[in-house]
Amino acid sequence: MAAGDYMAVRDAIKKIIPHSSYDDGSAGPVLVRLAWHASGTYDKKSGTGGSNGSTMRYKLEASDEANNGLEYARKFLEPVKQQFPWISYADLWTLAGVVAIEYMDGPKIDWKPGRVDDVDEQYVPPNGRLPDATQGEDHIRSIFYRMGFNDQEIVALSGAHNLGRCHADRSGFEGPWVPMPTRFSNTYFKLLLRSQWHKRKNSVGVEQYNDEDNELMMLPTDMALVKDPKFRDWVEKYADDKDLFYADFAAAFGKLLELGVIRGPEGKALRQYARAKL
Ligand code: ZEM
Repeated sequence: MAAGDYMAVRDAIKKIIPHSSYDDGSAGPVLVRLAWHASGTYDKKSGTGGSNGSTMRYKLEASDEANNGLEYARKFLEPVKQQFPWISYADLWTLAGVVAIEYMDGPKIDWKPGRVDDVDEQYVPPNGRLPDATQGEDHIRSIFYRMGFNDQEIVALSGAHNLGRCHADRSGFEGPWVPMPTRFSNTYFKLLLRSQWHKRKNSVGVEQYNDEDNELMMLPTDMALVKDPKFRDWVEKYADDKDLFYADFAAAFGKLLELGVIRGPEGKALRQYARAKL
């Protein structure tokens, strides 16, 4: 296979998404989460973190408790890496998120290759840069403002919780946000506004919000999006207008995957620029 044939890589990623023995029959949601956590370590001020360098290959970052469970996503992608050794992990992990969203009926997202892996361990960002689901709006803002996002983008990105589920043995939370967690939609926003959510301790004693039947759930950070008036405005807009949500999600997710990727000639991501600032 010719180096640089990203269409072939996309096809190979699509083939590993249906997965009868995993979660809701799909590796899609956990691949989206890998792309997000690989990118969401970015710090705008120092220019450190982000997807470039695929630093989650190193134990220090892989073992950040926020990344529990992402070893599944990395393992699912390993055969694709073996088949296309020329693609960097940093490109593969971000591309897999894009392909998974499209595969699950989500919007098309602009994605550019060029991220590099040849970054050594001293450039691993410190643990604790990803959001903590037990907290509220101030925490959400400080984490996402650090990456360079605004309130509208925060709410749009949070719509990814239309996908997948929480696992008691990974995060301590339990259950899916929506009834069809392998199909992208704006249901998450509708449910945030419409359902009766009650706080309850789940089977492992962690407090979360559940619907009447205790089948669907919300994290404390999800509930903050309807408590905070500025966030709530966007939740209402996205609940009403699926096309607007898809367009805004695509733009924000595309931006997320580019954080810290400083492109030199020919679009190649140059780690040196970030290094100089450390
Ligand atoms: Zn999530 N997320 N996330 N998220 N997330 C989980 C699962 C998934 C937060 C969070 O703590 C959690 C974004 C924002 C935020 C996905 C995508 C994106 C889980 C459950 C938690 C606890 C993990 C587990 O137990 O397996 C918090 C606090 C967030 C912001 C405030 C953004 C932004 C995302 C992408 C754009 C996805 C797809 C999942 C489902 C993973 C899976 O394995 O099914």
